[in-house]
Amino acid sequence: MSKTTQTNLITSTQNQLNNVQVMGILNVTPDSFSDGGQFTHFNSALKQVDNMINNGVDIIDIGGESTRPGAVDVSVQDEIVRVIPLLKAIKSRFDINVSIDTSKAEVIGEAITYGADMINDVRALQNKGCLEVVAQSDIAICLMHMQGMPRTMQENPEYNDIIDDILEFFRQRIDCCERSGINKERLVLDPGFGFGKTVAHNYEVLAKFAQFKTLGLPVLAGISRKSMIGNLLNRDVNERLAGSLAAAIVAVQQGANIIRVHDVQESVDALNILKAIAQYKI
Ligand code: 7PJ
Repeated sequence: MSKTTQTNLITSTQNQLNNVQVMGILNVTPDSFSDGGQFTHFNSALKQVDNMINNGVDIIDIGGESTRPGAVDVSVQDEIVRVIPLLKAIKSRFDINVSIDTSKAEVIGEAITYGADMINDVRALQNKGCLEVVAQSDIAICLMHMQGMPRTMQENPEYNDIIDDILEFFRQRIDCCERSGINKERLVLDPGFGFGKTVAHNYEVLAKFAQFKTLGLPVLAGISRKSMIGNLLNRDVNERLAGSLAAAIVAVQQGANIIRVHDVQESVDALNILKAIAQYKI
């Protein structure tokens, strides 16, 4: 990706509302919870990408490892086989930014080689070798906060002050990145809705989302179809669209620069309502 595109991808802090980017989720794990493995098949995945692009997506996020609570680990080789051919196919057919949702240094390396524009790491580059491989490239990085590990993170999450704890985690990870030679300008922060957080924790994070902007970096919100919506509203995973849109808009009104969603067309519509009123001073 050109420098300009990369800058556009991660520094949408000025005129934030007009520059909010929609990240469309493309899961290729057979056990991903919200599409039941529907897009495991290569061609249906490409069709889904085409649809998302037609509906105005800015970034396609490909994930080959399910991080839902209790999900089984995936080997490096399995993850590469799931993700990299799809990355190559998307990059050869479409002009679109691609993010790879992974925590493995080997997958990150392959993703960089085959033209990914962003690494989206729910473990914030804490796994062995990740900082080093990222430092050798100029790819954008999303650093997500998670308490604990996916298998057990929802058992009994506890915080002193959830916002302070997440901010402190971000400061430490930004510092580690900078000391490894990864420029701060390459980073996006994400408080990690649902990752080691109770329903109440998640809504506190959403209510105070603007506080993450104090670190001066773009911020991503991933709330789409999550159990914080389902548990509050008592809705199954395929009945969470209205709740997901409402939550995404609340995040954007507090400064979110990227929203990570399943429903691209509906999310773009919701954003366009916000944009229509943005020109008027209240
Ligand atoms: C997130 C993610 C998120 C970022 C997942 C799901 C679970 N990456 N990967 N933020 N969630 N950056 O989509 O429900 O919230 S997987």
